[in-house]
Amino acid sequence: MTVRKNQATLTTDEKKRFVDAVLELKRSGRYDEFVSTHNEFIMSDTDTGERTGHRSPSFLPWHRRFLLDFEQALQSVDSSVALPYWDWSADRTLRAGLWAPDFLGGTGRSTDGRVMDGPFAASAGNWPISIRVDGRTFLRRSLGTAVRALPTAAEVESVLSMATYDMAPYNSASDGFRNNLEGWRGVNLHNRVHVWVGGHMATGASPNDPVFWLHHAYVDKLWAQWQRRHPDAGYVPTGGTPDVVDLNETMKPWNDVRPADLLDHTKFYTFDS
Ligand SMILES: [Cu+2]
Repeated sequence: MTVRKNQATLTTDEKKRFVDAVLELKRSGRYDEFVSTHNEFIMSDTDTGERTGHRSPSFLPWHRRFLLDFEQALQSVDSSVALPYWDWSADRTLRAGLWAPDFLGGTGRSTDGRVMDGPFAASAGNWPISIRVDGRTFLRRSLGTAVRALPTAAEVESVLSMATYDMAPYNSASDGFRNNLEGWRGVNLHNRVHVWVGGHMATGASPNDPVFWLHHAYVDKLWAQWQRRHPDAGYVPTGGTPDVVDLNETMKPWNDVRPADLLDHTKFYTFDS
């Protein structure tokens, strides 16, 4: 059974195996298919029309399935690898081990945002940006510049305490747990982290930065924590909602999986704590 661990607790060997598996998916071309899929959904999910991956109740199950696909691809390269998660409310500075050269590398240089160290730096030759928003082919970051601070533990707690999963109109204007976690309203958790990292993470092609997976693995863990906190509050809506994925409707692009199939993560993986 896959156990997803806090990135801060990984051994040197676990970090190396994760990085090597990611690089192999990149080399084989499979990695960029994930970037494309994500970008396509970002571009097509709209508040007033069909919405599946983002700004809708299925934000959480959609990304859970997307991460499962990616994790299975990693495991086809190295069966010992699991997705680590980044608790950005705890590891909230540029000195965190996450950004060290033996893991994801650090922030970009000030002139052009180019990441200069670590396995995903353009200079290492293994991380060309192919699915891109402009002509630049190097990974970019600007940690902590567009927004000063990552969410705090108290801010996370304030969102976990929300008792309703989601609310009409089931989009970026909604109140409730999902939209406050996604970040379109309230203290802003998930969206703010994308902005804090900057560079590719602040675009629809955000999976170009491998930290995407660690960020979303933590967002996914917060969903699991919310479920334990509110055992009587389930996924909504449960039927008949235009443009929105109801509990028992299938989700694109897979068309064979429903939110109902993804509510219980223990069918697929557990967390270290
Ligand atoms: Cu996304």
